[in-house]
Amino acid sequence: LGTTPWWKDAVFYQVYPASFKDSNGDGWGDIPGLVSKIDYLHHLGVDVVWLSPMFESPQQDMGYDISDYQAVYPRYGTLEDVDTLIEACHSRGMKLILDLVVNHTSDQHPWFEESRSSKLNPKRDWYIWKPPRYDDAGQRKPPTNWRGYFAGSTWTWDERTQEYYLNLYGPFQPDLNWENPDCRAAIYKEAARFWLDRGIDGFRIDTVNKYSKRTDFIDAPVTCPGAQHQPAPEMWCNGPRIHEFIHEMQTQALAPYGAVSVGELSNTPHPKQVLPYVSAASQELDMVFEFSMIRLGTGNLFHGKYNYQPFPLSVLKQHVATWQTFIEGTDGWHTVFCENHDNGRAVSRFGDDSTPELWEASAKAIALWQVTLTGTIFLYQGQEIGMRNMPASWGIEEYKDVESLGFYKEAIKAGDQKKVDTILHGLRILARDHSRIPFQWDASPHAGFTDAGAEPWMRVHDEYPSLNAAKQLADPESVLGFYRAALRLRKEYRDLFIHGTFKLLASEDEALFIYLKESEKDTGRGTGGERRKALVVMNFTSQRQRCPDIGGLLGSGRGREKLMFGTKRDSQTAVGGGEELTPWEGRVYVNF
Ligand code: TEU
Repeated sequence: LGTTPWWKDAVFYQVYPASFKDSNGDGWGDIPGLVSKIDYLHHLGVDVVWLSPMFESPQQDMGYDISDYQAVYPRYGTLEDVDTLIEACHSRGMKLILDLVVNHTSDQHPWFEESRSSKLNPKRDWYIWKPPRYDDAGQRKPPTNWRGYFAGSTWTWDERTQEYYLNLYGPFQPDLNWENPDCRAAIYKEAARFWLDRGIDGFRIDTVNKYSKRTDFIDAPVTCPGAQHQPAPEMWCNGPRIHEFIHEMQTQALAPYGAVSVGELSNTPHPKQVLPYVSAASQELDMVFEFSMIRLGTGNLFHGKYNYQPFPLSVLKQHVATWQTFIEGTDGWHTVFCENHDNGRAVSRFGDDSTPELWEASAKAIALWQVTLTGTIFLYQGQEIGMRNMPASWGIEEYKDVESLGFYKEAIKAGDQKKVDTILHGLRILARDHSRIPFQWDASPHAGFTDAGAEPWMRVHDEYPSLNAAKQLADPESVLGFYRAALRLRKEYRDLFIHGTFKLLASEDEALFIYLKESEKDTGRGTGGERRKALVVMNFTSQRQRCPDIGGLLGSGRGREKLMFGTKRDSQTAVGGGEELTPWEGRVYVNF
């Protein structure tokens, strides 16, 4: 373990700049606001800040629609503010990574304005343009039947040049054409090297598996009969040249700086597809976010993303087991996360936030679960204080996300009230909006996110007077206090928690989540030559559950196991069968 790269052990923390901390009273978070909270993050145990897009943008998809890679969106601050942020991180031994959003640009990026200006423009081929098709009645049709991520076609008609351009996300997000070498060179230079030259430490790389599309541009099979557009991720994910492109980006843009990279890998649910991206030998990415677990509850392709499908604990456990073990015996590496800016809050989805007691217990259980898993851990802002989804009573007017509104408007247009109700229900659990409401700093107006007189860009959660960081900072028994202590233990026993092997136990049990972590080698401290082991036992229900035979599961023999830590201060140290775990109680036992 002595020579492992630094980023394997690091604690990453994602900041969504619009909602983290506003310093100038305009209701939007900003970089100086983030700088003012670096000490808070340092105290929590964060090593690396991942800052979501703060580049110049029309903000139709919250900055994932970039119109100038080399400028800062004025409400977030200036280039000098980024320099200050880099310095604020580095002076505390922390690092900063930015978001690299290069599958598409904004339609207001000068590259696209040139591209759409004429078929003869040298940048025409930097985006993906196709002529129309015509049906039997002579009606113009898009080149393929593909449905985009935000509802609607993936193709937008351009009047001036009489062709369609491809946009997997919004029509305002035209896809770049990675097949064009000049386009790739410009991406590496303007979007990546510009910031690395300024001193940042790496990138979270957006939509990393979508740069190489299939080039035949054929219709997707009809999986939603009757629908105008068909889901088609296999047409644009993990395409024929994807590994060539990523390796090139690594060699030309990242490796010269020793930059860390974490790629966003959606629609890639098979370990054998994922391994090539993260194998050290292939020199592509250090690690990726894989989405099977975080997507639990979302509807399938047929029913649509926001058609909520309840799932049993055993399914969640199976996903965790798959992605905890797929790198074992390989030279790859993986991530641990349960929240980001594209999903509902973990405590509302995987825990139980129906009462204050259950909220606190399940937020801590989630913390214990995450800190004991193998891989690099990523926290999302507010997760550490157990921030919850927006209240169910809030209406659709509080939802701002382009994806939420795309699905909602589609249902309204269909004039089908049942469909509208289904979407509204799904949005209440899964919408990207939940993670985007302002951070709850304290009990002052607007939760201390912005000035008392300002109007925050999204409504602040009603319960901020009781759920906020200031209150929890003062209480070591709080969710925040628990995260801080648990992150320390994660590092102290890194051989077990960060680097250990993972074995799921009682996989069919729908109440308990139990797994065994083992250090790779005998670390020799008091284990009598055995490998060090940790048994994680969590009650993932809101009822009391019988505690299993810990000694038996740990293989240490009854009575020889020790409680290392737990979510409850008074967790039993005397163990064995017959005892009970309280709702959402979690404990970690060791054999040394
Ligand atoms: O998301 C890409 C993506 O494919 C999905 O995982 C995303 O969550 C979306 O909800 C699909 O339904 C990235 C960003 O994380 C997201 O915020 C952006 O909207 C998207 O790219 C487009 O840039």
